[in-house]
Amino acid sequence: MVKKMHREDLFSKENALKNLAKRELANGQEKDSMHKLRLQCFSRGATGILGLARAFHVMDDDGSKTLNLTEFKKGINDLGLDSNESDIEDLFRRFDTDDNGHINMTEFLMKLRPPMSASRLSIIEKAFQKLDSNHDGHFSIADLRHVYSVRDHPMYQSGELTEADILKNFVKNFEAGAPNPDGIVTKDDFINYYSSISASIDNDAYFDLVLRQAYKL
Ligand SMILES: [Ca+2]
Ligand SMILES: [Ca+2]
Ligand SMILES: [Ca+2]
Repeated sequence: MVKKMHREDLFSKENALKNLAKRELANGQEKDSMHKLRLQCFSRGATGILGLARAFHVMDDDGSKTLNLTEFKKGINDLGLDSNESDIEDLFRRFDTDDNGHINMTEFLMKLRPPMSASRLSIIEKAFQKLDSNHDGHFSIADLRHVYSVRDHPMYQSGELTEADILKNFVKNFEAGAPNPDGIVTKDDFINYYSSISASIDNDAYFDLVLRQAYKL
């Protein structure tokens, strides 16, 4: 049976990430431009993966759900990264993995989410496999009914929330940064979400423990 991590725990981890990013930005060390952009996004406003998604929406001036080079250049300047023209163009090409001249949200988050060790990715994968109970590559409320018991949830016990409410909220956590929230959590959504939690946990063994406990792995 899966038990949920407490929302407050996650919130404090996301907040910790924001503070870490601020400190690292201020430490005066030379940084790769991708990493600098990551820190800028994390240090502003919304926290975690939501902060990255928000930065994308802010840059997307024409609302096309993609960034062209002009929008990207302006966005980078607005974020206060003092990069020269050719650095920004290099950065744009690093994001545009399918080389079609536009950056979509998936490309943006894939590059910008904090990198994770193989061991962290593997435990995230295990948790995902458990939640995707019909093994079709994503999970929704229908999958969760088989693996997530709401009986211990205090708001279920008090009658404030139904099983459907609790499962819906659970799914929503992972879709906060998704371009089109549809109640379906893909492996990428799941990894994106945990990459921002992961960034505020220094120790691989502790990260492993957090996920094992949260998902009873
Ligand atoms: Ca656009
Ligand atoms: Ca592209
Ligand atoms: Ca599924």
